[in-house]
Amino acid sequence: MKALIETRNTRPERVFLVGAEFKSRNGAASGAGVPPARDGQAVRSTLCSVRDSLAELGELAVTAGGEVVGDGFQKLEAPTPATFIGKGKAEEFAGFCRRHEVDTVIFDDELSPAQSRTLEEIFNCKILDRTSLILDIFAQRARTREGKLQIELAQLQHLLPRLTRFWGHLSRQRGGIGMRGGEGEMQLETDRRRVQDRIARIARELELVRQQRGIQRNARQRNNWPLASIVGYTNAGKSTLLNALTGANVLAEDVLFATLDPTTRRLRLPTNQNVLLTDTVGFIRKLPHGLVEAFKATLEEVVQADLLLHVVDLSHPQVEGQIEAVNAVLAEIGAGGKPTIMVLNKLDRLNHGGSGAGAGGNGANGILNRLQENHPHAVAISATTGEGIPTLLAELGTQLRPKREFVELRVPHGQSAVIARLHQVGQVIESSYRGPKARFKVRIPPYYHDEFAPFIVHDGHGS
Ligand SMILES: Nc1nc2c(ncn2[C@@H]2O[C@H](COP(=O)(O)OP(=O)(O)OP(=O)(O)O)[C@@H](O)[C@H]2O)c(=O)[nH]1
Ligand SMILES: [Mg+2]
Repeated sequence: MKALIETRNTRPERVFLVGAEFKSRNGAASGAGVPPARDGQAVRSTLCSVRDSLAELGELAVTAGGEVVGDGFQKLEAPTPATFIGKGKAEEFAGFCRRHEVDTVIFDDELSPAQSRTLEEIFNCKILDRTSLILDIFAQRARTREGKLQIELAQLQHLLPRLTRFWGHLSRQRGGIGMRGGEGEMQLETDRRRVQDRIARIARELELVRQQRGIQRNARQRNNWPLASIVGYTNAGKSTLLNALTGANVLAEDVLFATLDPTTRRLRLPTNQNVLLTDTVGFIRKLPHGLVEAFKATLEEVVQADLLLHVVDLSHPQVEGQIEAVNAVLAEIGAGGKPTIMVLNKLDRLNHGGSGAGAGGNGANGILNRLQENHPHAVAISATTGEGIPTLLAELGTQLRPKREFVELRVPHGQSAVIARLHQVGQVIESSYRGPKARFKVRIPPYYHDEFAPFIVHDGHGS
């Protein structure tokens, strides 16, 4: 992680932000009650304006160490193939950037490699997109071996087709936003073949780390404690909640993506039930697909959880858009539709007449009422003052009562997808691959039973 340092003695990198609003994207979103689409862009068009999205991009840029010098956006029919926004608009922005000594222009949407190259020529400076920026922040935050490998993999895969003269040039001179990361940074300058080799090596190494993690998880689960995962938009207060509930000592900070690596702690409920609670990486709108892929191992904790605590920042004006964005990512990783407690956090900010006017506009309590109406088991809390925590603990106890059950299955050897899925969502206690069908004794949460029903030979209730 050396590139960070290289900017230390120079001024902060000056960035200019560019957004775009497409009519084609907004057309379908006029009516209220349009079901939220899974696709990140559609979610944005229904629930988040280009201004809001640019504001968030600005926060990301600052988190990455940049200084936002200005921004601009364009409304147009559809993306321009060569330059994303219109060529004339790009030239106008380029003029501004020259006058204000901008080092880096960051687009709010993912650019194709060809678009980046053309834009680099027009702007004559480094061009990044939202995806590269998020990757860069993750590179700064990664602490564990696994986290570092995952982020390096995602970076190499994303940046490989985007290598251009500015990257090589800049990375030799200094680091800066978009240039951080482990060995990948040096490899990027050398030939693609070696980058490909590196990608393959990382993938193999990650596989080992993953197996290791599986072993650790099984050791933890030997007690058969249910698993709950804390999920939510970045900066919602997930780590603060884990700390409040378990006395863990996870870094909680008012920045985006403070947490990258998962932390698990035991929580003993007032009813004496034990539950393993995991805090993990936050989600964001338009989370790059490659990153979700790369973080599959980390997010396995979420996929395997019996219950999700979806933490929401009540005081954020885009709270409903954030909820949709989180649900979209959950669906993408295969954890959609899990039993979920909505945790409406930062209640103290509403009580003190904070800025939580909410997207719908009738004041702080308007948003609280609306969320509670839409999510019947929602619990309003403040992770910092402790208000509402007893109610949350009670709700946890109620939700965890139907625990994972013990079942026996016979699966034909040919059904490898079923066998893989079983290992993914269940806890395999015993397996035997002899005979015409593989046999498994597994604990799986009750809501997965239907999926495996054709293979279940024994339903061990009470065992
Ligand atoms: N006022 C108030 N602030 C809170 C509350 N909960 C968390 N915060 C603050 O919100 C900021 C983000 O909290 P974190 O716990 O780091 O949020 P997170 O969801 O873990 O964020 P990432 O790990 O970055 O995704 C911190 O500055 C917290 O102190 C709350 O109930 N009330
Ligand atoms: Mg956190």
